[in-house]
Amino acid sequence: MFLYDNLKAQIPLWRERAAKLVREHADMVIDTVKMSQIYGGMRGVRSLVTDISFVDPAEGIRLRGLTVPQTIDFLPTSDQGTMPYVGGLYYLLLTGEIPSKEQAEEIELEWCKRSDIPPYIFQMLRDIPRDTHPMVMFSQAVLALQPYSAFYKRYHEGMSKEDYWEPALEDALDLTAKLPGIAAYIYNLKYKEGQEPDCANLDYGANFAAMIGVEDQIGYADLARLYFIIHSDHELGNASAHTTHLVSSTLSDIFYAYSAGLNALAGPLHGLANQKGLDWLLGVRDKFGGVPTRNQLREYTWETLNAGQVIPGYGHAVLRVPDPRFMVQLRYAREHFPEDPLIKIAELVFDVVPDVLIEQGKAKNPAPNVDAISGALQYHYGIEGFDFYTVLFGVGRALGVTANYVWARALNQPLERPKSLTTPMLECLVNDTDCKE
Ligand code: CMX
Repeated sequence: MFLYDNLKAQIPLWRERAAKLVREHADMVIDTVKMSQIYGGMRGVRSLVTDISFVDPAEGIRLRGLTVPQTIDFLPTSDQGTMPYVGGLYYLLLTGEIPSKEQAEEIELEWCKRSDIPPYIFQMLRDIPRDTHPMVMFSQAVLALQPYSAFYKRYHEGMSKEDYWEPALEDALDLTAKLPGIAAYIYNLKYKEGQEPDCANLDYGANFAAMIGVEDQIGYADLARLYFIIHSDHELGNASAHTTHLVSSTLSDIFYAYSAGLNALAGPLHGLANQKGLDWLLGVRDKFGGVPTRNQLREYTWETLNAGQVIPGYGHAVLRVPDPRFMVQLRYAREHFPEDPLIKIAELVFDVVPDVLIEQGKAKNPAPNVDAISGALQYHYGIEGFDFYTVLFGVGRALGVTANYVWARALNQPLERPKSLTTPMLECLVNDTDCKE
């Protein structure tokens, strides 16, 4: 398999690069931590390492060095649409190399072979009360796959550290192969009946479109590919990626770890903001009976802020410009359905809300993030159960966090364990007195 051979050849070189840095520069100071950062959610503290992606505050995400538009342009395009194969993106994330079409299709094929979902997962999902949030169902299903973990089995058989990455890769491929089917099953249980999977004939995006039974399957398949690709990775410090990384650093496997990562994604300040974002746009539409005037929208925005709420889809902990993941979705919507009233509202919001946030003077970044418009695109294709949107985010995010997971095991990254202090200790440091732990 191209992927396996590529990783096997690369891993020793990266191990040596990491070991050399530590060997020769163990005491080099990379960053310092301010009081405001300790109390401010550790924003900006440079203390993690990943080669999968990097978020530049002024530019946005680069996936293995590629901007979002480059990623879309350079990856091999699916035979069934105009967007790249998701399998090609996974090859890029795992290896750092742009795949050939054959290499991208090999991942698609590998996913198809591994896509069977054990029947007890479906039974469990059917038994969960139907009004349960889809993210609860999704996270439980991922955890329930754990008995199939190759990493768990090999670890308890007595595997050498050198070999951790191999069953980690097996598990990563298994999990990413099964997620679309699980997500679609949840969607069908809650909202509507789709079709049987057909991965022998349909790629990752098209198969998902078929499984959830959207009407415009060709159009939605392209959106699904785009959606999974742009949601895949956003450095290691975001809550879903970091949770997965932390949990798997105990050498629990990716099923335990990503189930936890999904629980982080389910928060409204993180992945659930796509659901909240659409909710807010629909609130605007319903209040004004369509696209409001600029003044009406300004007032509506102030009402939300004055009620002590955030404007979902705006602001970011790292970014300081409009999120390129927002821009690429906006471009997609303008190209494919510019007359959709919700897209028109989203465009007007993009025009009006940043100025209001600047006027309010709190948000460090008044610009839209990925969640400001993603719901409106899903809604266009008839995905109206919008508590499902974070599940879609979760299918995409798995690609990035599992790639990180494979590399974390390949590089034998240790158990993560930052140090905490007490308030008196910090007060003591401030007063420059004798401080003891
Ligand atoms: N609307 C209103 N107020 C906002 C805001 C927004 N969209 N974004 C930030 N602020 C406020 C913060 O709530 C904070 O207020 P307090 O001082 O009262 O606590 C202040 O501005 C400073 O926040 P910040 O440093 O700019 O932002 P943070 O790094 O703390 O938080 C984020 C980042 C994304 C949680 C925040 O911008 C937010 O809540 N946005 C809305 C929710 C959202 O879109 N989340 C999705 C992010 C992308 C993702 O992970 O999926």
